[in-house]
Amino acid sequence: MEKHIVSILKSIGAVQVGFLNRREALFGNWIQPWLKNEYNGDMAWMRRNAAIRSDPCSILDDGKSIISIAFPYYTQTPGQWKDQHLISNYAWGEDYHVVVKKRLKKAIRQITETVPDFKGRAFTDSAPLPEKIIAAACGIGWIGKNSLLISPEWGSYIFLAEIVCNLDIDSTPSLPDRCGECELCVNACPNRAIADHKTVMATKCASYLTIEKHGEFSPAEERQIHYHLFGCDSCQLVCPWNKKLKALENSPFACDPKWLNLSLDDLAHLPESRFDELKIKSPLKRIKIDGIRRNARTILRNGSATE
Ligand code: B12
Ligand code: SF4
Ligand code: SF4
Repeated sequence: MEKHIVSILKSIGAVQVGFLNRREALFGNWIQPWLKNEYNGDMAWMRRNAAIRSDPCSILDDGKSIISIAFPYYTQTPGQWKDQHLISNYAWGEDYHVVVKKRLKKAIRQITETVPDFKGRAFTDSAPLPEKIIAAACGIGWIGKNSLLISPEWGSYIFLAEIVCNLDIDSTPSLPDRCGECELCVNACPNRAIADHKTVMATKCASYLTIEKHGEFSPAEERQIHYHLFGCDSCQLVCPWNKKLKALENSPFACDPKWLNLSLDDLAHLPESRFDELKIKSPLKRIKIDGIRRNARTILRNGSATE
């Protein structure tokens, strides 16, 4: 049955699949130290749903296992962004929340039709499931020092998704941590936001500041934006496990050319009508027009733009 499920998931674009039985998916209150340090900043939602974070199968009545799934998103870097991504790779194309969810719904339909009594719910960054911890526990990869899940084959440019289901499936073995003595990501972080123990202090992270932070930036935060309009890839760009990746072709995550003809000045003064076009299918709609204008103004003030 596991092979059958894996083949369905591979047919919808998954590159890795692992199974985690509820017995091995009891994680305790792992998030507490991070919250105590208030690294969550404006992400108040990280304080909720402690019971699901601890026992993710409990999100489904009769949840017995988690199917952890990886989808790659590394695509060709637009020439003018080289090693300084104005927008992060994960957001260059269509919104993965929509693309991956659609794929998973299709897979669930196929599994339900062929596996008797199967019940499952699909998630990708859409629930308080600890997605990296789950993926690491069932052999998708290991959690690197930058706190991201690294697959030995697909690096860290992968989206994680899950199907929590009522099947009692044995867990796939985990993989060893292969960061070794490397500290490239820790040193590459422009804001020294990576602490020990695979911990990102989100309130210092340019990804948090550009995407999750509400309102205006403090002067210190302004400097931490550097050249980032949406998200940050610096701790992934240096990772040796991402160096040999082949860019995907014909991917919905490839950079939409609509982003390439806009100057920072255009973005800082973006008219509503233009934003209405740009936000279609894009993850950038999350920060709304005010977020784009704020971030672009800040980059211009920092004077560290790529153009
Ligand atoms: C909140 C969040 C953020 C926040 C905080 C990031 C962070 N590292 O905590 C911000 C906005 C900064 C962010 C940024 C990014 N994010 Co984000 N984010 C999340 C989210 C919603 C929750 C992560 C979380 O729980 N953080 C809280 C901290 C305390 O937990 P943690 O990161 O897992 O780290 C702890 C545990 O791993 C624990 N730990 C380590 N080993 C073990 C083992 C066991 C058994 C246990 C119990 C615990 C444990 O130690 C760590 C420190 O306490 C997840 C989706 C999800 N539902 O999981 C996506 C997710 C992690 N993000 C994702 C992405 C793509 C990004 C960005 C790359 C986007 C970008 N380019 O800007 C950046 C990367 C920044 C970075 N280096 O982390 C992907 C990562 C895919 C991958 N390969 O890992 C995810 C999984 C979404 C998805 N479905 O694909 N993100
Ligand atoms: S995403 Fe950028 S700011 Fe955040 S931890 Fe990684 S390198 Fe640092
Ligand atoms: S850059 Fe080095 S330390 Fe950081 S995640 Fe990659 S291998 Fe691990």
